[in-house]
Amino acid sequence: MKGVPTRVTWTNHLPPHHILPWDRSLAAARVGNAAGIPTVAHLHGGVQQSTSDGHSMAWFTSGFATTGPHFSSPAYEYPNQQLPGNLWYHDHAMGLTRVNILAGLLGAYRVADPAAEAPLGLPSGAEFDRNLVLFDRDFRSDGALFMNATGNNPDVHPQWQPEYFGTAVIANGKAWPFLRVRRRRYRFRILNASNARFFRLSLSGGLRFVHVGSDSVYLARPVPTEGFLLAPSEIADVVVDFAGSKHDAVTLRSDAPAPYPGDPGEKADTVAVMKFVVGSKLEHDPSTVPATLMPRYPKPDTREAVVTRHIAMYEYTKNGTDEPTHLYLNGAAYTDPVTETPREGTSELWEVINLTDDNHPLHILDHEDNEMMRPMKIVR
Ligand SMILES: [Cu+2]
Repeated sequence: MKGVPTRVTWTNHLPPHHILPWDRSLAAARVGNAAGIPTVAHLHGGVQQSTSDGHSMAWFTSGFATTGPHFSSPAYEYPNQQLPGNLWYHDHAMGLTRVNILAGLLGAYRVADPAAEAPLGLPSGAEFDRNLVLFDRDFRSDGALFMNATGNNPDVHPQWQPEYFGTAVIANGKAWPFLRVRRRRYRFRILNASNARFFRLSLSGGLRFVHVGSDSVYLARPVPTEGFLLAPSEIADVVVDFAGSKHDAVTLRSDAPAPYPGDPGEKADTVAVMKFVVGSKLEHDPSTVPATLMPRYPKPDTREAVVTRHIAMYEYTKNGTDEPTHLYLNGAAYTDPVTETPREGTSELWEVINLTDDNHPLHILDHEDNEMMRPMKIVR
């Protein structure tokens, strides 16, 4: 609730050994010879103090037996003093995020502002305003999660694969589920919580989405679309009106190549995400989509930039192979000394140059609680 702080004291109840491959050759959370799985929760899109932001080196193991160098306290405060919108929280432990998120350490989070949102008249209440959390997974024949435990460069990183693509699409914890819906409007806050898979979503039967929000903020005006791209960690807030459906079943599906965008002209197969089973009788629908939604954060004025910085992302490969071993920014590792030191109160223009084969969604974590987070999308 906007203006009402959420206070969480995080505890770690993970088992002593990871259920998925934890590659100890990565620059990562190090527990030495101790048992226990490091974890730390990051609220993505939240504006909070750095001590509550889930720094990747603020991890801790069960019972706080081992803690990372940035760990200070497990008592976090999320002020919720920001515009209403959609966030999510997930594990952020250095070098383990890929396996900890795959194992399920994630969830959806909303900042609600009823005084500002109720007058919009959008579909509301638990039945008509739903979170859809999407990701891809592979499973063993006994139903256990599967992650390949052989690295792409096994003599460098024995178990590390830079990307993960599962064959099953999971929506709210179930593979290819269905939802019974009435013939009326629904609001879906769709999160892509995949490690690497982009979704390009559309609906069968000619139904459209009306976008009302993107990540942690509302749009100024609703935008109707037939389909849209959703990169990992992005959230689309959409309204779908099933009243006009000509069919009693509607499929939400994706046709994004994996990895994205793939080779020029690559046509990916369309895969099902989930199904909506549409009721037969037309319902009274008190909800609406208004012509205007909410004011947004002011747009930055690039003329105010005092510095232009160039940040190049480069993936290093082992000699004679195409397989990456690591990714550096301007040739520097995560553990190297800080090179970019913007001054508080000034504006800068950052040009991020993606020299890798794939798209990489980026966003800036603000650790001083004075500027809003804006996701940046970098296209090669
Ligand atoms: Cu984040």
